[in-house]
Amino acid sequence: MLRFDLISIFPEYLSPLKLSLLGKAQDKGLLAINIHDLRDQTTDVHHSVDDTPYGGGAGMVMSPVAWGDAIDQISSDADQIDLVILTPAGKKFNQKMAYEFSKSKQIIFACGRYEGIDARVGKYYMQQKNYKVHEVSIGDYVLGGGEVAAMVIIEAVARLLPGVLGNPDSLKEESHSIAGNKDESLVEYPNYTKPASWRGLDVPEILLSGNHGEIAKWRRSEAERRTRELEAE
Ligand code: JEE
Repeated sequence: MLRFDLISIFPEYLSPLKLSLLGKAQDKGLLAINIHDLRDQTTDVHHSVDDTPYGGGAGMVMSPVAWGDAIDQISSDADQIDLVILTPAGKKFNQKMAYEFSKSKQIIFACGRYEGIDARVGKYYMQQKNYKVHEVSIGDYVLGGGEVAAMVIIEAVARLLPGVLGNPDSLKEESHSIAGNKDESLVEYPNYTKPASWRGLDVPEILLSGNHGEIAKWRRSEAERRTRELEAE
């Protein structure tokens, strides 16, 4: 069973992880999500989590002491623990990474705040043979902290786990497009449902034809057109 552990100074901010889809998956024992308050995991007297940056500059940096204590405390005895450190300077998260993470045993998300976490935390755990460190960003914009980014990644990973998703057929379609395309895939074709005519807008004729070969061809060309349109921006 995949175990997710999240460490944050704002653990309440992560409470959506207990709701609906993921909550049910946890009840069914398909995955586990544990949320930890960084301050509770520190073992120093002051429970301090931040300090001024060496070399000067704006803002505060999160203490490697606090993070090291917390990560050690939470680590299982698995032979590989994936440590995900969220940072605007990380590798951009994508669907291929979601597939890789779905195979792991334990993923610890270090959700920083302020200017981020002292760089030695990543460096230290890279040197430990039972950890694999991933410095990850979810996109080219600046968030206030790592919590929302961790939730994005968990949502993308959890839906790939057997039994979590309602409809396994849609996963099959995805895995084909990703395997065949090395993630350089087309965007989706447009979807339609009933009624066939709505506020003067009709569903494309071809989709009502019952001709599955022609429908597949049309969807492919629509996906290509939309992909070209996005690339032109
Ligand atoms: C983790 C703290 C806030 C704000 C300064 C900003 C200067 C850190 N895709 C993503 N965007 N942002 C994050 C993310 C943000 C975080 C933390 C993740 C921890 N913060 C923060 C400002 C700055 N830099 C970039 O230009 C240089 C640093 C994220 C993810 N994942």
